[in-house]
Amino acid sequence: MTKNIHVKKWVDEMAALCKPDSVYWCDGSQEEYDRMIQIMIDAGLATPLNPEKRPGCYLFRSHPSDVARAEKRTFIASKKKEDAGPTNNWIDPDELKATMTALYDGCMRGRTMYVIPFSMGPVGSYISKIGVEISDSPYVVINMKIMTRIGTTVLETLGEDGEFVKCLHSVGKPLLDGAKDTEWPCIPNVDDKYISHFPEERMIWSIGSGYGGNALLGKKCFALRIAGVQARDEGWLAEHMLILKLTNPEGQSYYICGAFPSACGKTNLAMLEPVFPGWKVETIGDDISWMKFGEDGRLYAINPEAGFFGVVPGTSMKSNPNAMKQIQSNTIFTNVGLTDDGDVWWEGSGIPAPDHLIDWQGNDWTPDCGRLAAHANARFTTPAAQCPVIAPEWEDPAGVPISAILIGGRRKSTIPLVNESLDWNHGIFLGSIMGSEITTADITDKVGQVRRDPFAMLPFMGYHMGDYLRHWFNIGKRTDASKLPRIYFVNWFRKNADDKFIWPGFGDNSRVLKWIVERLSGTGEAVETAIGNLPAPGAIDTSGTNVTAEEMNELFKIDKELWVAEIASIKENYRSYGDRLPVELADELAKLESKLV
Ligand code: O2Y
Ligand code: MN
Repeated sequence: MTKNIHVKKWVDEMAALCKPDSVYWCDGSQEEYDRMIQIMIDAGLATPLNPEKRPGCYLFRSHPSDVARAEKRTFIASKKKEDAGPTNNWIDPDELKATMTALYDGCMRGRTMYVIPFSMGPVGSYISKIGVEISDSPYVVINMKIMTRIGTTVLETLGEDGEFVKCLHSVGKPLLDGAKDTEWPCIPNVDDKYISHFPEERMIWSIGSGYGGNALLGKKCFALRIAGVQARDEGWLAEHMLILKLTNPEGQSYYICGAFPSACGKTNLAMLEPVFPGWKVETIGDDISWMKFGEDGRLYAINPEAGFFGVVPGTSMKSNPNAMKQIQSNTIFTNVGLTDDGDVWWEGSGIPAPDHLIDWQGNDWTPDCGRLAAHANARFTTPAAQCPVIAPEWEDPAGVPISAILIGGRRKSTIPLVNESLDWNHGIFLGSIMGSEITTADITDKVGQVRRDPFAMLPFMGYHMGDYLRHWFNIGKRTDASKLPRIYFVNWFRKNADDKFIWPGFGDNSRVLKWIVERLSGTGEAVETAIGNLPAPGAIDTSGTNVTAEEMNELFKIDKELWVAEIASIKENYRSYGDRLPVELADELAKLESKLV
């Protein structure tokens, strides 16, 4: 229980609406975590893995309708439609509340309502913020325990009058007449799921999904969409960025953030193994960065999370040896294959497929059956503290001073391997044009076109994208230019005429990071071009790779025709912002056009 009358009142009101059989306040203890797991083992929803192979690990299988973030069912219910902007789904907040109140009415019958007080960021840090999630899912409780700091200490920090973000979640499946769960509970019909944000009230309402970002409301819903609005109003940045620490052989460390869209290898980059002796990467965070100005005028970042919710397929000793070690114990696996000896297996693990396993849908699976053993969006939930290369200061309440920000999407042409912005405003321009080519997996007729994803925030914006970009310019005005991080546009995904990636990626990305810190320390060579500062020939060390000089030329080629088409596509995208397009962006685009054409 809590001394905070606002929390108490809100929990009482939500209990009266959702009508659970009981209300339980989470204390955040290990004993509580173990008890929740046991509840789910007893219900047949959790499978303990072989303790000799994966101690403290459990497997869950979600409903086939509930396997990923539901973007189409994610709403920004700002009071005015124009404040949600052209990139969000908007519903009038009163209308949405009326619809959802009817859905919440009695939705927790037969279940326990869990009250989960959580801190995004180290408890008590000046950058951290508190939320309270109400959920009827023990799966959410255990995931929130790993992903955030939960429990009694958070309530104590909140005190009698502290502010918190209200996060209401239900799987939307009451258990009537003593019924028990026989499968992953959720609302199977996608159109009946709602992941709703009320930015002016700092409130999140979610119903119908028990999965990932739809249900673990501290992550994308709070730490990006609602915190983004708080950051705009309070003068800081809430970003979809990894945070890493790079130390050179001289012992100088640099903290670097990186904004990349989903499925671009953020977790891999956050814990990369550099190819150069004496260089070291350590991890602060793999997905979200909150940055505030310190007294010295620099931006300091914290990772608001306490765990990693990473994509399992494709994780291997080649792509991410540190994550492979990290998920060996105390990890929740969702939607991977279960081997006959009680271990887990997934596609792209680099481990030969077993002759038989149980797939993510609970069916027998053999290598020739034509189905995936693990769902493509299968996840691990694992404590950040277990990462073999976690930086000792990852929980420093003061945050870490950021020297550089990487931005990048998946582009098979046009965008070079790395491009240093000329200044802060030019960096924001590059951030605004980031994006990835639309692929056949996107099920649209726009295959091949670029979906602009400014700062990788497209699915995570809590307000108007134009206002968000304006906020970045405002941040730049609050300190000396020399104290701002430098912005680097990277693209690991450029392809050759045979449609093959030119750059080897993974650990070899440390070659680009090395050039970046050489630039920061004043030794790296660059040439100024129409699009920004590119590495001078030979400035990126490719020794020991198969990348030829011609391929390096290809990786940095500025193809005028492609850039003319790019400018036309950027203009079209900018038009969608209407009068909320910051004038600085129009100026930067005009400058680029005049330099190129
Ligand atoms: O599918 C989900 O619910 C999770 S999406 C996700 C999870 C961890 C980190 N990033 C993402 C993302 O989509 O960017
Ligand atoms: Mn992400």
